[in-house]
Amino acid sequence: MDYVDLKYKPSRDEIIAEFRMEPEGITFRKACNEVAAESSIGTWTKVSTMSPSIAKKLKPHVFNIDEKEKTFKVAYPVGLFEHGSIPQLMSSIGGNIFGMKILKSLRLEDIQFPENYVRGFRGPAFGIEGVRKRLRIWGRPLLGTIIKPKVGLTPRQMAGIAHDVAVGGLDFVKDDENLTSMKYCRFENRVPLILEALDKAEEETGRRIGYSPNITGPVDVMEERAYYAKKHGSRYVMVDVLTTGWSGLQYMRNLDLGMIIHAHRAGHAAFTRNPEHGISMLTIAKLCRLIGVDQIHVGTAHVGKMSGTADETCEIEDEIESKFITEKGGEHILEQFWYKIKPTLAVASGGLHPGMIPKLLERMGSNIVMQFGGGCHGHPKGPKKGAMAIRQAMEAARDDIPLPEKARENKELKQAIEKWGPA
Ligand code: CAP
Ligand code: MG
Repeated sequence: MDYVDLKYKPSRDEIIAEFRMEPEGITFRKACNEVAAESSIGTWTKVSTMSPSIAKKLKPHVFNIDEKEKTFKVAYPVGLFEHGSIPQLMSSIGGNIFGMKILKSLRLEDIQFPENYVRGFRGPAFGIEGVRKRLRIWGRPLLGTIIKPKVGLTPRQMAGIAHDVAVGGLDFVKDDENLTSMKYCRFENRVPLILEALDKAEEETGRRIGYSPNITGPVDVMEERAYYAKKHGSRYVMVDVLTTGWSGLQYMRNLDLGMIIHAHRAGHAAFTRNPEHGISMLTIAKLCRLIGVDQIHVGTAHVGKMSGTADETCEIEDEIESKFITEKGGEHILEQFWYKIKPTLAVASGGLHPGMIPKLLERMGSNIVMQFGGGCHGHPKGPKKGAMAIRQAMEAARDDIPLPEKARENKELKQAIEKWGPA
C-alpha cells in the first residue's frame, strides 16, 4: 500500500509528526512509506486481512518529503489513537519504527496535536500563573536549589540546610533526582522535617518557600507519597517523568492532587541528545505539558553543564510557555495551538552558579525557575552564603548592575565569583 501522497492536504483533526531519517539500502521515499505503515496499520508484507474500509479510515499519509533536510511529515487520522493516552500514542509514533533494519537512523522531531486530541488531557493544574501565585513571586525568576550531596544526608541535615538556604534568599528547595527513600533518608522522615524547617523560614522571612519532594517510584508508592506530602503541607511533588514513564505521570496528574508537579527529566539524553536518532526534547516537553506538569527542566541555553544548544533550550521554553507556536521549518517545529492547556514553567538547572545569572537571564528571560545545586552548596562559606550570592546576583541582573560592582558591597557574591568566576 502506498502511504506517500505529496498532494495530500492534512485535515484539521489529524495528528502530524515530523521525522528526520537516514534510510538503509532503500530509497528515501520507500523508507517514508515503511515508517508510515509500521507506525499505524501496516507491517512488512501485504496481509489478506487488510480491507479498503480500514485503509480509508486509518491510513496515514506522508504528505511532505524534504530529502535535502532528510525530513518528512506524516498526517495520522486521530482514529489511530486512544483518547487521553500518551502511552498508546508513543507505542505508535514513538514505537517500533526506531528499530527498523531499513533505517540507519530515525528521529521524531515534533508532533502537532489537533484540538480534538488536546481536549483529552488536563494540562497543568497550576501553570505559570498558578505557581507564581502559590509562591507569591512575580516579575523575576524563581530561585531554587537541589540539596547536595545528591543522596547521603540524613533528614535532619537536609532540614537544616533547607532552612539556611531559604533564609539565605531562595524560593524553592528540591530533592535530587535519585533521592527517593533510602534507609538513611526515608521519605516519611525527611518530608515533615523539611516542611517544618521551611515553615520556620517563612515566618522569619515573610516569604513563601516551596519544597519539592521526589515521589518517584512504583505508581502505588508515588500515590502514597504524594498524599503523605500533601498531608504535611507540601505545595509540590517532584516526579522523574522518564523513569516513571508516561503511564505513571498521567496517573499522578489524573489524581488532581492540588499540588504543583515539578518534572525532572533524568534519562532524557539517552534518546534526545543524538541529533540523528531518537526523540527530541521538544517532543518530550510537549507531552509533559499536555499531560500536565507545572514546571519542567529544559536545559540552560548552553550556559550550564549539560548538552543542549541555546536555540534548543529557548525553543522548548517558547513551546511550553506559549499559547500558540508558528511552524518553524528550519528548526523542524510544527505549528501548535495549545487551546485551554495552561503554560508550563521552564526550569534551568545543571552546572549553574551565581556568575552565570546575567547570561542565563539574557538568553532565557525571567519567566523561569533557576536551580543551583553545586552552585549553592559549593560556595566557599557554605549553602546559606551560596543562597545569598545567588539572590545578590539575581538582584544585580534585574537592576542592570554589573556583577563585579554588586560584588564590591556583597561579599557572598564576591566569594562565589572568586571561586567560579563570571559565566
Ligand atoms: C543539577 C542537578 C540536576 C540537573 C539535571 C544534577 O545539579 O541536580 O539534576 O540540572 O539536568 O543532579 O546535576 P547542579 P537537566 O546544579 O549541581 O549541576 O536540568 O539538564 O535535566
Ligand atoms: Mg540532580
